[in-house]
Amino acid sequence: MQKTVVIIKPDAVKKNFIGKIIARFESEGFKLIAAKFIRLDDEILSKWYEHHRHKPFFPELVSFMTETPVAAMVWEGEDVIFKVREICGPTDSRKAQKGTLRGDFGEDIQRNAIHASEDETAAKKEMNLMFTPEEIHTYEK
Ligand code: 3AN
Repeated sequence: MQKTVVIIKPDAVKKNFIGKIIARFESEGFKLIAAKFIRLDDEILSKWYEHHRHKPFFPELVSFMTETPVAAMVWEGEDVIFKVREICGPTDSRKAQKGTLRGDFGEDIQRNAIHASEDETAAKKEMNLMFTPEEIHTYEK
């Protein structure tokens, strides 16, 4: 079954949106198979956001992502990568429709409430960065 990594970012953690976001994914029928709070740092964020490392907004992104511990999770389900990103909405919360998580809970392009893996390669990389195999449960026999 396909898996994706979701991070509830510091803006949404501060505003107590964790439960609402989890409920939304549960209501879509996805299974939560790993979850924990993690304090990100420069090292892990440089790997996580490798494609943004040399962009001018990177220092600001690191500063934002380290404001609070983040809630990191793995969700499992059919076509979960694409569907979760659809539920999240576009990167810029100001352009995200109401009813999407970024439209409802985010503020702008940076403080956009949630991260979700872009594709299977990213999901694998992000799972390895955030979780040990023992931390990821599966309901399959
Ligand atoms: P997504 O998370 O929708 O895949 P990415 O990978 O382009 O979007 O961006 C990763 C994160 O970097 C975003 N969630 C956002 O917090 C931040 N970010 C992206 N572009 C900008 C920008 N132009 N200015 C500030 N922050 C940005």
